[in-house]
Amino acid sequence: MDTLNPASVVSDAQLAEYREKGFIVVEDIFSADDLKQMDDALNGLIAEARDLTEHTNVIDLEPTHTPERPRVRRIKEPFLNHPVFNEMAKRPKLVAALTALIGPNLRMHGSKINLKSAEYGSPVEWHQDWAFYPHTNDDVLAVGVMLDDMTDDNGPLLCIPGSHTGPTYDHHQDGHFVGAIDPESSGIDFSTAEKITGKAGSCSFHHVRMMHGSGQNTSGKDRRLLLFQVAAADAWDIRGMDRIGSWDQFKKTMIAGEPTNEPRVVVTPIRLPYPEPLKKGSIYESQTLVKNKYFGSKPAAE
Ligand SMILES: O=C(O)CCC(=O)C(=O)O
Repeated sequence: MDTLNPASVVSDAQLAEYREKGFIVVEDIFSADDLKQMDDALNGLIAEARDLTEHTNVIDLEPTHTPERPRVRRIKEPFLNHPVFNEMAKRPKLVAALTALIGPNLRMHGSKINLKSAEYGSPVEWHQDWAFYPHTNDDVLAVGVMLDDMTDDNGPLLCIPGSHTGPTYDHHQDGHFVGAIDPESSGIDFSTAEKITGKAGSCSFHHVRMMHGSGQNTSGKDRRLLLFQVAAADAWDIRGMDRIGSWDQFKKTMIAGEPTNEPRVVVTPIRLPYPEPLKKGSIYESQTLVKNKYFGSKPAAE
């Protein structure tokens, strides 16, 4: 694979911004041709929803979905389920950016596409990814590949700057993990939230401990975001080997560099996502039970 100098993709200023705020946007990681390939692949996956009446292992449906009016909310694990998304994760420019941020040995520990369609795309309540999948160290982040322009008004990702160095918040309700915090009791000042915007082909990178969420898409424009969850190879999921499957499976999820069976352990604030959610399947499902919603059905741009 061609390699690029990480500093030619992520500048020193961007690196400093990532360390300070916990997120950055890097433009033009993907070309128009890459976007076209991803578009075609995604449309093929969405077409399968036409015959569905309930979620599958790959396709998560909007609450208003019917087979006559198919509405898909999320594609699960595109990296594992489609060769185009697998290939895109290994693009030299993306690997260079990731190397600058979390080092050269990189493992894809999860992936998804949140479709957030025009007019009805579901919100995602405030949460930290760390509450879902704590690892032995926090050199872990999510890449948001913008498949459409992500704008002020189509339900962009919202991040609370600096929250990646703070506590891990309680994401439980009535004794079970719900995958969202209680916005009122958290004490977080949500007016400090920044909107992550950019042109299609750009990528956002947010730290795994970042407090983030996004509102409903009430605009007339789709906001499809491909999320690659990437970990330094020596960051191991502390929920256990059963999350990974096997050593062969671990190796298959490497996108650059070398795997290791020697986890690097760094002390971080950890809360485990147990007792398990009463509703499982995706963050959307577990968050349906949340009583105190911040976004609910309110528009994103508040
Ligand atoms: O799609 C979004 O706006 C939020 C994505 C997210 O945070 C998630 O799926 O965990």
